[in-house]
This record gives sequence, C-alpha cells and structure tokens, in this order.
Amino acid sequence: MYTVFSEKHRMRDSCTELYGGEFIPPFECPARADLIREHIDEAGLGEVVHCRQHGLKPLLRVHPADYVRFLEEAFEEWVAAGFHGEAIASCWPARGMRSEPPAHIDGKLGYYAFAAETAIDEGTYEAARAAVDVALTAVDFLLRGERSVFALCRPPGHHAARDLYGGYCFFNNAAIAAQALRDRGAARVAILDIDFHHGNGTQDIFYDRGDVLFASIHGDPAHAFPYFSGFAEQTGTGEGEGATRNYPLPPGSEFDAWGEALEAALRAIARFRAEALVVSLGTDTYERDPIGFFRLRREDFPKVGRRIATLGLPTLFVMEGGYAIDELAVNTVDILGGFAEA
Ligand code: Q9C
Ligand code: ZN
Repeated sequence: MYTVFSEKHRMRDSCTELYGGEFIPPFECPARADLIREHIDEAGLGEVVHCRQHGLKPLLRVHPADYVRFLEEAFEEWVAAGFHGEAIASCWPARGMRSEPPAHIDGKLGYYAFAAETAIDEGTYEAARAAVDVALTAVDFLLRGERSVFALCRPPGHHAARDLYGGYCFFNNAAIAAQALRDRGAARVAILDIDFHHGNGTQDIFYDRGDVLFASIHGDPAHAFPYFSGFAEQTGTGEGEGATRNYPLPPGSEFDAWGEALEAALRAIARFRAEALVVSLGTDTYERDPIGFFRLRREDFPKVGRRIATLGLPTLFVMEGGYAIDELAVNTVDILGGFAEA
C-alpha cells in the first residue's frame, strides 16, 4: 500500500491546548505523524511518496472562501491586534446572539471555531493546506487503479465543518477527498469514520446529500467530545435521509461491541453500493489512549483492517486521531497491514 506524506505537517506545532482548565502541550503533536511515517518502513507497508500541490479548487468544493481566508490570516491578525499568545477563541455567537463574523480577530475566532482547545499558531494554515494536498494526492493514486492508499494527513480533519474549525481540525481532509472522488467520476462514495470521536464536520458537510454515505462509530456524545453531534437519531435530511449512520457506544466498550457496530456499518456501506470508500482512520479507540474511553487492544487493530477489506472497494485511508504516542504508530499501521494482507 502506498502512503502519501508531507513534512510540512511539522509546521502545525502549537504550544498549547486548553484541557481541563489548564494549558497543556497538545495531544495532537508533530511526533504523531513522524512516528507513523517511520513505522511504515519498519513494518514494510510499502512505498512512501511526497504529496503534490493541488491548489485551492478542490478545497473550495467543501469549504467557503471566507473561511479559508480567515484561517490564512488569523494568526497575523491576532499578532497585529497586540496579543502575545496563540490565537484561541473565547467568545461565541451562542443562543439568541447574532451569528455574523465581526471585524475584530478575537470575535472572528469565536465565529469560526466550535471549540476552544485548538490554538492557531504561525504555521497552522500551511500545514493544514499540506494535509489537504496529501489527501488529494492519495485520491490521484486511487483513481490510477490502486486498491488502497494511505493519506498520512496531519493536522486531522473530521471535526472541521464547512466553515468551522475545532477538535484539532481545520480542513476536512476526508470530506475533500470524498468530494474529489465524486467530482472525478465515482457515483457514490462512502465514508467510514472509525476515530474515537464523532466526525461532526464530515456528517454536517454531507448531511443533506444522498451521494455520500457517512457512517461513524464513536464514543456516545452524551459522554464524549464533540457532545452536540453523533446521536443514533441523526440519520440525514432530504436527499440525504438514511445516508448518515451513527453508532455511538458507551464508555468502556471493547472490541466485541465495537466490532458489532463495525459489521453494521459495513452492511450499510454494502447496501449503499458505494464505488469508493474513504476511511477516517483514528486509533484513539485504543485502551491506553489518553482522551478516548474505548478499550480496543493491540491485537484488535489488524482485525479492523481485515474486516474493512471484505467490502472489496477501492479504499482511501485518511489519518485522523490517536494519541497514545508509544503505540499509535503500531496500531495505525496494523490496521493498514490487516487490510493489505486480506
Ligand atoms: N476531555 C481528533 O481525534 N478535546 N480530535 C477532548 C476530552 C478535543 C479530538 C476533550 C478532542 C479532539 C481528531
Ligand atoms: Zn479522535
């Protein structure tokens, strides 16, 4: 299996994450992608290729121009406003207030953010753009006839909606890839999101569409970020009715329950008659992940890859979360290896 990678991910290196009322070093850090990159060679998964630039056009199929410009200029505006730390939202257009982007950067951050843990720093925009190029280069490989490709995207993307960032995500790499597959000929595309967290951004982007199925297995939002999205009752709207499938699971869930949800999601994808599959691949389902509450074990991850392979679809894996830094690379590559060997 080919992997697509960009060293530019390292430009996403913020110093702070707001967590439990403290500023801590971010869970979502450069070492994540570098360790996975190294382990791909150790495990002999296959060749690693650099991304090619794809420009803004495929990105603008998902995110509006005002949002892209905001992300491009946010840090500079923040510094110009006289602030010394990283750019962090702290005031939102909550219930009853006017939802329009204000002139001041402090207000713009609240308009475009849905969560406060994610700080924007100097290199964030460039790294997020490179992650999109990684996903789009992987699409090129898939359309060239590869059975599967791994887009080693960082920063991740599945929490980013059309014009909302948060949950460590800025551009929705998986959604942009799925849209590119549609635009380049696939009649129906399925997205399977196996990150511990609900992919609220991806769900929102495709919620009213019948051509892209979104199926997600995640921590019950009653107990887990992003709290306001990912309920089983959310099944899509209009043309998209039935094309959103959520499988929320309670704290402590192990592979028996998780694997059953996976089988249900795979059945839904098979019924949908997708022509290509995008997997939002997070391994924060691991029992020792510091921010997830599932209990998948090391030996479960190859099984996950093998089960996904039973669909027999051209498959694009897009990296999302996973924060148990010592085992992240092994668990992630084990899913890919399980798929490749099936
Ligand atoms: N108490 C991804 O995995 N904060 N994003 C959680 C937990 C945000 C995770 C707080 C977690 C975002 C791509
Ligand atoms: Zn996650």
